[in-house]
Amino acid sequence: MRFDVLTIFPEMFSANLQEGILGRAVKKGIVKVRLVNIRNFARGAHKTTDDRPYGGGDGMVMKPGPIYQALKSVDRISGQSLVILLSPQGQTFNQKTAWELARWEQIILICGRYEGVDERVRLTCIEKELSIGDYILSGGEPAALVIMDAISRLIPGVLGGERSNLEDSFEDGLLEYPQYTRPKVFQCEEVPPVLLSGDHEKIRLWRRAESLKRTLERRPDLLQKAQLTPEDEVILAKLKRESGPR
Ligand code: 4HQ
Repeated sequence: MRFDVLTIFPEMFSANLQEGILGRAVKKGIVKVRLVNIRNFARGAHKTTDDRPYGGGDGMVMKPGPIYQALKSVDRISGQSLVILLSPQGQTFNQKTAWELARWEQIILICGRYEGVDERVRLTCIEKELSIGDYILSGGEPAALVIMDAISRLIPGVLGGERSNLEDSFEDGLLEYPQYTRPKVFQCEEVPPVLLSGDHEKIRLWRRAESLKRTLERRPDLLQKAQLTPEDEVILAKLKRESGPR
């Protein structure tokens, strides 16, 4: 997977691209990231990337020219690259979107700042517009990092040893069960005895029930789309009987 990131703040990416699972994938060369500084494609002595909005109003708008030229400088893998704009007006990014995007060979991410980009960038350059959630960031950079992180862990070889991404929350549409490690007692709270029993079938059933319970309590909306087995339905019916009619 190759990511080309267009930004006026390339330094915002360094720590995230050097540390953790994403950092290791970059070091291994499974994920390649090229940072393109939009300012290098701005004209004039001041290298301005923004200007005042036509029609008046507060704030500044990113000029179309520098973004257009920066994009032209990126060599695209023909038929296998997608240009994405990060914006609160885009489709909300989720795990399903991550799997779809993981199939592209090259993803070009455009990070806006200020009040956003000139509408003609959208009209002439953008193939997909994504939001990471309903809140306002100061720029698309954190959103680009979120998207690169979520996609990278789906690329074969990126999660070495560390368990498969199929075990992750959301891959079956449910929240994760609670996790425990040593010590056995912490702040008077004990590890659930079933986890010390060595009975793997009992542990599997307990964890599945905990996942279903958490999802029912915290994110009942997820249960509509979740991949539930007949066994899950039995556990869920029991949980609803226990908690439901108060
Ligand atoms: N932005 N998901 C860039 C966001 C955002 C989001 C606000 C993007 C400002 C200029 N991006 N503009 N939410 O809040 O992706």
